[in-house]
Amino acid sequence: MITSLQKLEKEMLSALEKAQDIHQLEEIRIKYLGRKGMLTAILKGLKNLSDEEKRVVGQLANKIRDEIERKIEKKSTGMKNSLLEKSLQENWIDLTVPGKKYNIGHIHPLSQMQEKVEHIFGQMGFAVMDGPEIESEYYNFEGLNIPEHHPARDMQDTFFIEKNRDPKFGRLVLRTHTSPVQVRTMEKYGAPLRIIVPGRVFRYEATDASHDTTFYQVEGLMIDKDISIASLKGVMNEFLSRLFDQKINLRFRPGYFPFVEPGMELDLGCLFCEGQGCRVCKHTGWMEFMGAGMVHPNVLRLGGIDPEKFQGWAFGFGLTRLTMLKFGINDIRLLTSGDLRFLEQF
Ligand code: FA5
Repeated sequence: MITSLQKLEKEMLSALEKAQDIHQLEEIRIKYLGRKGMLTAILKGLKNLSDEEKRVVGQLANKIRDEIERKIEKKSTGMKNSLLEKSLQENWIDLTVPGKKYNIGHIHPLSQMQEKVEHIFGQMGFAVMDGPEIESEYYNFEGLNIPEHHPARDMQDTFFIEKNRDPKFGRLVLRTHTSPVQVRTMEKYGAPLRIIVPGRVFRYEATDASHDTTFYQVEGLMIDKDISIASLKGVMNEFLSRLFDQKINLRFRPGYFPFVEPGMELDLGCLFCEGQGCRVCKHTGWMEFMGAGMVHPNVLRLGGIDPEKFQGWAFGFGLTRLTMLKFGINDIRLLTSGDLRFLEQF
């Protein structure tokens, strides 16, 4: 018994010597010391021996088991340490290196401008309204006093997106201006009204540096008793001076839009040459800014408002053009290009 124990010890020691990794060590532990291991079997067989043999063989077997367990433990700790060291060397991380900087986006210049416009008008008591970009022919044209065969329809080249014509609302179109929201708001809230409508509009146009097929407008509408163009001039003076942080010269001149009577255009004293005349203002000293006028009685009627009791003015300006002016952008197409080299400048 003693001889076979010593033989087993040798065998185990040599197996331990040869073990290359933690898995092999574990296999050795199971093979010899596990529940069904060879040394365990010898220890279990002690019960058949005499008391004296039990003592001697038992002591030796326990000694061998303790020794092997210690050696397995020692070798396994050594292996784990060198594995850790190797992995530290291979996957070394310098915790002091500053982290990667992630670029977070920022507000698009058009939206920055829209926020400013809403803020200033908001402080003057105007509510901000919204309307559908896919609009019916009725709200885009008829409701604004532009009948089907009226030549004024040619002023705004339209994207028609539906062939079938609804008897009342006509075909669906991409709205060509924010003016349809005038009628929608009158129908919904009646008079009095004091609103602005910033929004995206679409026209089937050849593009150039100042014309795009998709751009933004801001509509304004004020309806009450005893409203005149004088209050429009006051509101626009206040709005533009606050927006540009300087006094702006304004000029009204006659203009035609079927939904206003009288209709007019509002020009700004050129911001680039202060009215002296330059390339931007085509040497006139003035820049076209928006269409406006007193809301046509037909439009008030179509919106359900009695023109004998209420009147008001409306305006519509190009938010995109205003953004170009404010930020000194010389090509409108850059604003919808999605080019980060351009956008990151604002
Ligand atoms: C209109 O759209 C009228 N609805 C404005 C209006 C409202 C008049 C209320 C009276 C009462 P107009 O087509 O002129 O008008 O366009 C208004 C503004 O939109 C222009 O002054 C210009 O700043 C801008 N705009 C027009 N076409 C383009 C385009 N293709 N690209 C960029 N901006 C444009």
